[in-house]
Amino acid sequence: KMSLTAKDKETVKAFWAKVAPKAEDIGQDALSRMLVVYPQTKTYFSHWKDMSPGSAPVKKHGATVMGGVAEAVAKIDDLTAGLLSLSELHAFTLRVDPANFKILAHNILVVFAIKFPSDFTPEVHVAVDKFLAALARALSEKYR
Ligand code: HNI
Repeated sequence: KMSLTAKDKETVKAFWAKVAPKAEDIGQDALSRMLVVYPQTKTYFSHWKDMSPGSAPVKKHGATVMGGVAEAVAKIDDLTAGLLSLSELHAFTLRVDPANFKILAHNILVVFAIKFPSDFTPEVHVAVDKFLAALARALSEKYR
């Protein structure tokens, strides 16, 4: 199991501190991109009035998801415990296939790279990739 080093954690926290003021934009862009590029993910949001890029529900849920990412950064030392109730919600109530967590993580990475090209160095890229993979694993925990 790939784990985050102390240095990775510091890198993630520093990068997050920098991008957090733009969290709503990041969430909206990542979610918009996921729904377009991986249209199978749309099945979970069929109750929304509008799933098109930048729509009101996409904006609102993008902010919600990034709130979850912010919580994960705060709980980076124990993601499994920190995200327990969020994992239960996605597993038992929402029944989201955990393969989709990796898909969203990928889209978040793409948006970081586009929006913060100079801050998103290879060192930041690897640390944030590991963090998002750990986040996806923690969210998948309750599916076992
Ligand atoms: Ni997710 C609701 C966080 C990935 C489908 N999701 C939430 C909520 C948070 C959240 C926070 C609100 C919880 C509450 O109401 O108490 N989701 C996250 C995070 C990730 C993630 C941090 C990964 C980075 N969710 C996904 C993925 C899908 C998904 C990949 C499906 C493709 N989530 C949902 C759905 C809801 C949801 C569906 C309910 C939304 C609604 O509007 O009904």
